[in-house]
Amino acid sequence: MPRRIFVLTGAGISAESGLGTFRDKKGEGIWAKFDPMQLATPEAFARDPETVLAFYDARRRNLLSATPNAAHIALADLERTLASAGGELSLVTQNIDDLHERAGSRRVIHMHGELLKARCVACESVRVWAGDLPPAQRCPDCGLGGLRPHVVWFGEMPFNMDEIGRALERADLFVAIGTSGAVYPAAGFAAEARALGIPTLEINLEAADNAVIFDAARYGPASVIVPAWVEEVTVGLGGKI
Ligand code: BJW
Repeated sequence: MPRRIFVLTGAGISAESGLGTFRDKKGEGIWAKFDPMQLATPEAFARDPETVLAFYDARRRNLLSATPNAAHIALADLERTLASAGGELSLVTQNIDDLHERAGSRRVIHMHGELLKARCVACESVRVWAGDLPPAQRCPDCGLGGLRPHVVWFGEMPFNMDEIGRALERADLFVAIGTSGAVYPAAGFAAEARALGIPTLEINLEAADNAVIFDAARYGPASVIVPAWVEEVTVGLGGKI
């Protein structure tokens, strides 16, 4: 049974909780309806903060009415099971939602930030922010800067990269769940794991762009596949990944 498991989650794990994905093969993802260059870049925010903030306000409201699904809950169970067996789960998410935390996961590494936090563009202080973010809102800490969503846009450096690198190096299994393998650096983690000799598993509704990198794949809805896989790991059924 693997004891130090690195799990990378993407939008697909939250799809069944009612949060949209960005890309899919049917062309129904968020980026098929909206241009990411107009909504998810620092340049777009500088040019048109009202439009960018309104996009994130709508997504924040949607998140507040969503609930974790069976896949989030299974990963929270896995964290507890591995910890009690002397192992660890490194749960790295590209998602800006808080559904892993609400499902009971204790340690979640958010590499693309958190929708329920806002950051000052001047002093960079970060605070919990669950309501809308008005363009005129000044930073309560310094009073100078405006506030932006505490998320990572294209062209910005993802958060916690050193911690993620260390977690990957000590893992004995790498699992990607519900991510298209289209956005770097996260899309490169599977190849890095393979280069380190770590077995790799993809769990997805359909094959990701980087599917050839993985040693094994299980296709289907995360709410079904993830609990079944966690159950197998937990009881150590034949050591299958
Ligand atoms: C289901 C399911 C179900 C559905 N069950 N599954 C080459 C190397 C390095 C960088 C680049 C490069 N080329 C270009 C770049 C730059 C760029 C990039 O990657 N661009 C690509 C588009 C080409 N990357 C960046 O700019 C990043 N920064 C950066 O690179 O800094 C420099 C650096 C270099 C090297 C090392 C370190 C740093 C920043 C990227 C920021 C991404 N930001 C967003 C928005 C966040 C805020 C917000 O949410 O609005 O992050 S974009 C969006 O994509 C979001 C996601 O986290 C991210 C990934 O998407 P994800 O999670 O994979 O979702 P989808 O929708 O793509 O896929 C869903 C999957 O779920 C599908 O596969 C479905 O099949 C599946 N699914 N239902 C199971 N029920």
